[in-house]
Amino acid sequence: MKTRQFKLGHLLAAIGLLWLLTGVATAAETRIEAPRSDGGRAVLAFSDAPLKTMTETPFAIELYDVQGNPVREAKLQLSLTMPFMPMPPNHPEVVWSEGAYRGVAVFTMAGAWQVHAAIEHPGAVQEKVTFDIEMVAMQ
Ligand SMILES: [Cu+2]
Repeated sequence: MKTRQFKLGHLLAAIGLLWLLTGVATAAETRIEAPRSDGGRAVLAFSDAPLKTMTETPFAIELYDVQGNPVREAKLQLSLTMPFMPMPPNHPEVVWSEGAYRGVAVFTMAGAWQVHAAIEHPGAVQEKVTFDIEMVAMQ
């Protein structure tokens, strides 16, 4: 009886450690949603949380139509700005890869930011989507 309890304790400790390790590896993500002009939605996910200044931060943008189907054929141009002051041009390149529009962002100052996406759909007018980032923290 005593041995069994001891083993159970070890098992729980191992599960706890595993949960902790996988949690640390996957939890750091900043996800921002914005509505699209056709009634669909846009999702911007940075692979870090909280976001930090002067740090190369990979991101992925997913676009969905009003039925929830992914939009794959668009071309995106991004502009990163701060809502309350002029900042130098910041236009991370975006490429379609593995089911998302991907790039790497660098925020040059702490505070609130906006990611403006100009989205070209074949045969349609350009769409504009803005993602609001509440806070980028000092590194
Ligand atoms: Cu600024």
